[in-house]
Amino acid sequence: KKIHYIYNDAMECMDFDERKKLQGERLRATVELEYNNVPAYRKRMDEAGVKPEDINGIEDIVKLPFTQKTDLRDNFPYGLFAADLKDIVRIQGSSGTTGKPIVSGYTENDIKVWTEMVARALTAAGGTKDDIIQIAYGYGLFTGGLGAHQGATEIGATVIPMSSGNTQRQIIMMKELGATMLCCTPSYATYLAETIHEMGIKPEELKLKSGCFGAEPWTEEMRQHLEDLLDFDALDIYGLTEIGGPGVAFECMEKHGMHINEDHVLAEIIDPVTEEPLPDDTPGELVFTTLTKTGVPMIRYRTHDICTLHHGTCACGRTTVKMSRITGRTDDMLVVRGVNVFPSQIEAVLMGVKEASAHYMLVVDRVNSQDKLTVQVELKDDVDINDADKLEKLAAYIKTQIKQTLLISAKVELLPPKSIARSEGKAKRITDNRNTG
Ligand code: ADP
Ligand code: K
Ligand code: ZN
Repeated sequence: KKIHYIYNDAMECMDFDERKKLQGERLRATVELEYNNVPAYRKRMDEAGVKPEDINGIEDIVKLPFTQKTDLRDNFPYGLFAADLKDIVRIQGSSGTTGKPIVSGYTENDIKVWTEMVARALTAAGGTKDDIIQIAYGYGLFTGGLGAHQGATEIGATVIPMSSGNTQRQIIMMKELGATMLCCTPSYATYLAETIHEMGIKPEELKLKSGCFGAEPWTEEMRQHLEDLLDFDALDIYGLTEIGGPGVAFECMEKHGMHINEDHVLAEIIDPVTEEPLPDDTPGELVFTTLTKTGVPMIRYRTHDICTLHHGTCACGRTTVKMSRITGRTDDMLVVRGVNVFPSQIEAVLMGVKEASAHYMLVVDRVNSQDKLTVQVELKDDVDINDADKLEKLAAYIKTQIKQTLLISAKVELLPPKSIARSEGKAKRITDNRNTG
């Protein structure tokens, strides 16, 4: 029988009706905060003819307008802040989706809430003050590193703030210091696991018992692979900067969906096209409303992430709704090694290269458990495809441009003119070979 540890029994195992009531009150307070402090959202509400007084329970949420990712960019950096900057104690940002990144501001209260959300996740993974937790998420604007750090500190664990990269050294520290838990992206965890084996270290020489892995989509097959390699429990953790970073939802030892921290966020699934709410177990776009955030509250924020929700009491004892793994995104965005890549960003780079045609393809593969992006660039008709020296320089130049604008390393393949299939409808810009067999 599995052992389940719960950080905040009162909130995580709350009676359904009691929680609904709490959520309703918090929703009303959040709407009032937005209406009074965020002109852009007040305008939306006015246009929709809805006032804070109309929100008297969570059923009323459908009356409220959505918040879009573009709203964050359009109001960058501080336009959607509900709190004064003097009360903001932290800025965090998303991995950087466009030239205009998405940032969020956190009040002291927001940091506390976020910290507890991660503490709950780590506790669900068996974490206590007796644990030594190695954090191999990047530290910085990205919420992964600091988020995990705060949560691990909260439960009193011994934190090793490694940040990401420097793989050999990570492994030596893991072994020498006897890390019992690991937090990083699932692809990095797999890379670490495979390197551990290549270095001739056996899982039993390590003390690892579990890990919380998130910030990018991964599969059940990947979990199996990881658990086989390291002989531990690999759990999923989900979050996004706009809502509160990692810990918004997390898996328990049942490993069957992630519990959403419902006292702090209200989740909905909608049809991304009609925007109508969808019932349990039906895939759709995940939408979040923050219930306790005071820095930059979000009402009906469309995540673009596709998954299902499932209400009920879990075998672990928690009564919070569970979300399935993210199966995809409603937009054309690629997440390569945890960094977001939009085809349009690549296009923008290629448009500045005079030898490149408007036809290109992004190919993503998983090689040694790491995402590899290949940008196939079709050359213009007048380019001499026999001038190997010139082509090599051109490929290197494009690679540098991509690196500088998107902060990712991509392999650049130059293709002869007219070699990429033309489309009669929407162009296919992505070949994602990662989860196809
Ligand atoms: P960005 O949007 O730039 O990636 P974040 O770092 O805030 O910024 O990442 C949030 C996004 O990362 C989510 O919307 C989701 O698409 C993805 N994500 C985070 N955790 C997971 C997870 N466990 N499984 C799948 N996708 C995840
Ligand atoms: K401040
Ligand atoms: Zn559970």
